[in-house]
Amino acid sequence: MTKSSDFIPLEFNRQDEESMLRESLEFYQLMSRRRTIREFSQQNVPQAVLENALKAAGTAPSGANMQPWHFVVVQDAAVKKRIREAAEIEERELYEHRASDEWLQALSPLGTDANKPFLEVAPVLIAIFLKKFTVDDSGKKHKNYYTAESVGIATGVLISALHKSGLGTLTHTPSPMKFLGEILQRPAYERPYLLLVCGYPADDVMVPNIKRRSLHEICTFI
Ligand code: IYR
Repeated sequence: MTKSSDFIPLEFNRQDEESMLRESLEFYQLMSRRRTIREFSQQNVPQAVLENALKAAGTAPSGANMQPWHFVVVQDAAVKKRIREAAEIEERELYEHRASDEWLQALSPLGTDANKPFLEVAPVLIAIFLKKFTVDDSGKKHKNYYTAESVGIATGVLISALHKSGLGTLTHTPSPMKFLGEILQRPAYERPYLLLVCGYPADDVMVPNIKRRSLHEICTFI
């Protein structure tokens, strides 16, 4: 086999079937307890936990291993306030004008509206950017591939890692999100992808009584 780059042995832990079954079930049960929350405690979260979750996100597979993501972790109250104000302007526009009746109806079980207090209350906002290009040390631009797929996978890993670490999240997608790049001073080749709100859930937080589709609804075995 001809290989153009360095190869190293895979570190692979072969498990017996009993262990595979146990691990897969435990992971499913862990993930099934994840719920998006919209009310957060103001309590700060341990920095090392955030860093580990972000490192986990950075292990996600990506097109040509370009790792086309950038995470901005916002904990500064003044910056969070600016983000809230800008997001609420867009969200008012969405809820009052842009969203179709069908969209508003689909959202109604979630109880969302244009007010986004969690953007100031939660201790951490992680702004996730998708890099259309990577700029190397000499300033040369390299095109990235499958960026939406790659950043989506990394975001999923991040949400799972934060959940496993005992933190709650909210995937918030103010639309449009151009203001995020401006407030956080990101370069033009980075697109705001998602704003992940993170912290401990507020005491006695309630979540919508929604159900997940069963395996046979979401999956076909052939
Ligand atoms: N971005 C808005 C609207 C919204 C849209 C969807 I689709 C959701 O699942 C939830 C909310 C907001 O954050 O309120």
